[in-house]
Amino acid sequence: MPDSGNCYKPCLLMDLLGRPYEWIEVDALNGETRGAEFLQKNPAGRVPVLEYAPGAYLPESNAILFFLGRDSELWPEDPAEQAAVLGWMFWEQNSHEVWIATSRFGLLFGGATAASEDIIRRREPGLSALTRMEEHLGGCSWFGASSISLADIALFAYTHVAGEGGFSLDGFPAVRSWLERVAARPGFRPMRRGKRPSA
Ligand SMILES: N[C@@H](CCC(=O)N[C@@H](CS)C(=O)NCC(=O)O)C(=O)O
Repeated sequence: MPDSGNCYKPCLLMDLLGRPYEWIEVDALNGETRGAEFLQKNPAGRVPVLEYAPGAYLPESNAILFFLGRDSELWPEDPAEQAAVLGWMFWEQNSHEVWIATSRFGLLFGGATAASEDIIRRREPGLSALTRMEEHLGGCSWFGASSISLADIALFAYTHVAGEGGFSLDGFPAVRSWLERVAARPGFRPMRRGKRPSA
């Protein structure tokens, strides 16, 4: 799904590693993820799904990152760093994506406005996630490891488009510098963009 940070994560990883992959588009906005054929691949009815061998499917973007990146320099060797990377990846799903990505989805595709109740109630926890990142980056260049890791990929996906969810990064200079560090990596390619629903 173009515009999906979750779908962007594995692409960004593969691009940074210089590895080939095939992107197969699923029309999630028009219910294709809820059809019988797709549900056999992921009973949760969501993208992304990795087909890692013919007929073998793996859902959940951060699990896909681990599967594809566990043999690369983006997965640290030190067990304490591995655990810290996983910690940030879990945090991304339960304390970041759930507020920032969902606000963005509502504003871009769900017909919400900045005044919608659903957007307003996500504002404080979303800002608090960005504040947590800003504080962490005050003392470290990366999330969980001493160099770029799978956690940075997971967090980059929705942080770099947080503005589309109504979360300006103006007050988060360390986060902006970190985004620039990730985007400067060799092989980096931007997220795919799709059609927007007409206003
Ligand atoms: N926790 C899942 C979330 C996946 C998810 O929310 N996917 C969205 C697109 S970003 C989706 O498939 N939406 C369509 C639908 O729910 O039908 C992951 O990280 O992969």
